[in-house]
Formats: sequence, C-alpha cells, structure tokens
Amino acid sequence: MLSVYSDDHRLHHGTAELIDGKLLPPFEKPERADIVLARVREVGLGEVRPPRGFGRAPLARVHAGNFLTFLETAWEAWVAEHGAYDALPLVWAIRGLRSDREPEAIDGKLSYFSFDAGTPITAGTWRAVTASANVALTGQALVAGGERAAFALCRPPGHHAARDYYGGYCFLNNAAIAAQAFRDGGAGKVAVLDVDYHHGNGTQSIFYDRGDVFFASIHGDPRQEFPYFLGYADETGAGDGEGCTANYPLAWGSGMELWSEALDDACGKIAGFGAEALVVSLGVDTFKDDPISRFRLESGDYPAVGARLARLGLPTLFVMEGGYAVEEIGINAVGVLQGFEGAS
Ligand code: 6XA
Ligand code: ZN
Repeated sequence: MLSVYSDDHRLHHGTAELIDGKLLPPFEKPERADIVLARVREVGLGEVRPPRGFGRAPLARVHAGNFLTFLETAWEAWVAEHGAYDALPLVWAIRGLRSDREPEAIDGKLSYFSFDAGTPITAGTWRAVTASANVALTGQALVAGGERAAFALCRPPGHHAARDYYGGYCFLNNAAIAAQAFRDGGAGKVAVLDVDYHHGNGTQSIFYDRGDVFFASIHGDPRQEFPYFLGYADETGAGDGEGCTANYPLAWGSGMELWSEALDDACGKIAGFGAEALVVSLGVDTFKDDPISRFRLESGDYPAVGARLARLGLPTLFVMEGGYAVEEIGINAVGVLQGFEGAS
C-alpha cells in the first residue's frame, strides 16, 4: 500500500494544552507521526510519497471562507496582541449568546471559531494543517486513480473540525476534504467510517444533511466522553441525509467484542448504501493503554479491523486521526493496514 507523508507536520507543535485542569505538554505531538512512519518503513508496507499541492479550492469545498482566512491569519494577529505564546481561547458562545457574530478582536475570533481549549494555534499551524490536507488529497488522488488503497499519514488530525470551527487537536477536516474530492472526481456516493475513539463530530456535521456521503462512527459515549455534544445513536441525518449517519456510542471499558459488533453493523450499512469509495478516519486511541481514552482494544485486534474493512471491497483511503500511546501507535495503525492488505 502506498503512503503519503509530509515533514511539515512538525511545524505544528504546541507548548501546552489545557487538560484535567492543568496546562500540560500536548498529547498530540510530532513524535506520533514519526513513529507511524517508522513502522510503515519497518514492515515494508510500501512506497512513501510526498504530497502534491492542491491550493485552497478543495479546502473551501467543506470549510467556510471566513474560517480558512481566520486559520491562515490567527497566529500573526495573536502575536501582535499578546506575543509569541500558543494561542488558546478562553470564552465560548453558549446558549443564548450571539454565536452568529464574528468578533473583531483576535481573542473573540479564537472563541468564535473553536470549541475547546486543548487545541493551540502556533506559528506553523497553518502550514502544517494545509500540508496535512494535501497529504489526504494526494492519497485520495492515488485511490481515485486506481490504487486499491492508500494511507494518508495526516498530522494534525481532522475529524473534529467542522465547516467553521476547530477543536480536539483538529483544524482542517482531512477526511471530509478527501471524501468531497471523491465526489468532485465523479464518485456518486462515498462513505466515511470513523474508527477513532472520539466521535467525528466535524465530519458528521459537514455531511449531516446530504444523501451522497454516508457517515458512521464508533466512539466513546458522549454521555461520558469528549466531545460530549454530538455522537448519540439517535443522530441519523437530516433532510436529504436522513438515514445517512450512523452512530455507535460505546461505554467506557468496551473491548473488541462490543467494538467489532458495531464495526460489522457499520460495514453492513455502508455496503447497503452503495458507496463507491471509502474514507476511513483511522484513529487508534481505542487501544487499551491510550493515555486519554477508555476502550480496551489490543494490538492483536487491529489487523482484524483492517481485514473486515477489506471485505467491503471498496477503493479505500485511510486517513490518520488520533492515538496517543506513542509506543504502540505505529504497531496499531499499521496493523490495520497490514490486515487490510492481507485480506484484499
Ligand atoms: C480533549 C480530548 C481531545 C481528543 C482528541 C482526539 N483534549 N480526537 O483524539 O480524536
Ligand atoms: Zn481520538
């Protein structure tokens, strides 16, 4: 399987995220991608290619123009106001406040375009996130061009980013950008399957009222787990998209038995939908030793996940999302890809 990777992910390296009441070094750090890349090479998964540049147009197919402009200019505005510290928001427009007005001041803009305090904007964030989107788009082009599958080793991740907000370590929604590129390249129907531990709220919201993109997510129950405010089982799509969203919230402590039942069900729905291409939001924070998550998948489970996905028989793009047990992130993520290849 071909992989796509860019060193530019290193340009996004926050000093701190607010977590558990503390400002701690971010869990979402450059070593994550380094370790996955090392594992790709160690097992000889296949050639690793750099991304091509795709410009702003494919980003603007799923993100709002004012949001892209904000991400591109936020660091400069923040430094002019406060100096060269990580940019973090402090206030959010909760019920009854004017969440429809973009403030002028950079602090207000950070609040307007974000949903958490765990996602610092740094000097190189814009370059890193555009490189990450180009990694996904390059992988998408390979699959659209006839490859059975490709691995987009994206960092920063993307599935929490919506049309006009960022958070959960995500800025641009790489998987959604790739899914839209499949549609724009001629695929009639596309499915996005999100196997990250956290609900892919951004991807869901981007496609929620559309009948051409199916979205399924297996994740920590929002009653217990970040991002808390989306991902319930009764969210099934709206309007033209009614029935085109499937959520599998699972309780803390869930292991492979429950998880793979959900995967089987999601795969059945994707097959029934008639997707012509599959985008997998591949997070491996479902792993039992992940430091911020509470599922119990084991390293030996991941190849079976890949094998199940291969049985769908669809052109498939894997897009890297979360996973913070840095010792095992490479073994687990690449384990999915090896399982896929072994069953293809
Ligand atoms: C709160 C947890 C962020 C979760 C990020 C993630 N800071 N999403 O892994 O998939
Ligand atoms: Zn996650």
